[in-house]
Amino acid sequence: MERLNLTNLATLPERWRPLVDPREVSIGVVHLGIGAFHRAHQALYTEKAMAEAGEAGWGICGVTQRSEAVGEALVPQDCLYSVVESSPAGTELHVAGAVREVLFARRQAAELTERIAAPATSVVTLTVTEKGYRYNPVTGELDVGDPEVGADVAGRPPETVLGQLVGGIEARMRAGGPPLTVVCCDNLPSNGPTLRRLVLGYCRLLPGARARAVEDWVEANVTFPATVVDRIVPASTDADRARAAELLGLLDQAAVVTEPFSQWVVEDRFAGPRPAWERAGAELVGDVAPYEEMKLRLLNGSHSALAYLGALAGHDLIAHTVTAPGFTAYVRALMDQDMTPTLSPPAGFDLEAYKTALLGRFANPVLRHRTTQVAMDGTQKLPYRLLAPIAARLAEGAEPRHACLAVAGWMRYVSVRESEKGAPLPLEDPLAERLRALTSGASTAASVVEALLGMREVFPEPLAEDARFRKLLVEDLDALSRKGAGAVVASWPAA
Ligand code: CS2
Repeated sequence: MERLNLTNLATLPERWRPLVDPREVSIGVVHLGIGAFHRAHQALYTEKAMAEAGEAGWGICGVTQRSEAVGEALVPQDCLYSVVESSPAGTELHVAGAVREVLFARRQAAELTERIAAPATSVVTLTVTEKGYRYNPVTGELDVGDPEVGADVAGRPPETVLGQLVGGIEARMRAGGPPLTVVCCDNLPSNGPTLRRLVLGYCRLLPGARARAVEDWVEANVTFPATVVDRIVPASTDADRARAAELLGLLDQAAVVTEPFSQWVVEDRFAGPRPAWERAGAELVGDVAPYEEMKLRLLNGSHSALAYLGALAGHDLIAHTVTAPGFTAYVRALMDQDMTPTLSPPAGFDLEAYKTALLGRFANPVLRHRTTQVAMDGTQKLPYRLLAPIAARLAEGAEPRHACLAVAGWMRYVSVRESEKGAPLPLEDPLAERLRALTSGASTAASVVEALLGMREVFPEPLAEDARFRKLLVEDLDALSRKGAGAVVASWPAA
């Protein structure tokens, strides 16, 4: 089968083709972390924005961090790829045309610096996952002791995202370049202000006068709008690529499969020109805060609960988990009783409809979203998804039982190697070694809880020392190990 590319694009039905002519598009955006999520989210908004505004200057230079696979998939296809939107209601296909270049950061460090410094680049966007920021998820501060950060500061071609970003910003400053907007599109609380703090923290580590000069330039010339991103995009599988090939009649090694839903709320705080994202359906607002906790706690908090408890119970997919006995009632109770009281949604927002829609999105049988994928990097995700709302409820004298069960699920997930059905449970987490060391000698529920609550970069001290929290965790972890997650959730007093 022939590979999708600019030449055979013309053989596809017009309704599938990019909304802009990729040959006419020039680079205006640098994106760090070009995974499936970016390709099915910001890249589509940017393409539509160009089409609606009649602008061709917002093509994307996508940067891959750790593996060359994305470049190997995209470059031979002239950076074209298809997005398959799928649900029981039907399937839509679109060949996306905004990505125009792919760089592999490790080998093309100089090109990346040049791209960020280029006057034609006005916007840098990022999806590098929580751990890519090398910060402490409890304090939100840069981990200044991180050896990779230290090595970048010392002057090697940068391998951390912060090193790459600040390297490009410094080159832009030296070239007398125009202001820049840096748009964090990861699930982090206050993602824009957080990234700004990390960038400034990194600048301060630079040697000599460079520290002050770059810091001052960032303060005066770079803005960091906060954003809330939402679209469920599982890691692509061979089955997804086969599906795309079947539809296209062409091979597409970079295809992504996603759900119909998509949302992007962006704080309107730009230092210079930007794509007309609002014309592509993004919401440009003065303050993203009302959207943020709602999304991070209801969607991502529930997602993590389903991931740990579902994986333990032996379910490979989120969709299988949420439809297993008791799980829908449990997640609904988690959202209603433990999360909702901590939220201040936008005025007039229909929270009930939002929660019901979320349960439908989780149950989408077409998305093969693995529980073990969502379970990854728990130490980076738990603090904002589950622990912050738990602390808020405890402070109000409430007992957030459903959220505590999810945390106990994580504790069990990181301390056993297999699901209740004997499937391997991979422990992928930047703190995996510590998790293993802390839990390997712990044989009772109380000792596992005790060991893990000692991780200060996950559990803030007041929460770790809360006796009610500890008691619930020990009870839940004990029940999970005696009865199994499937049975605990099936008989969970959720209603
Ligand atoms: C998921 C998110 O993998 C995860 O941790 O919870 O990637 C989730 O699918 C997105 O945030 C949905 O917008």
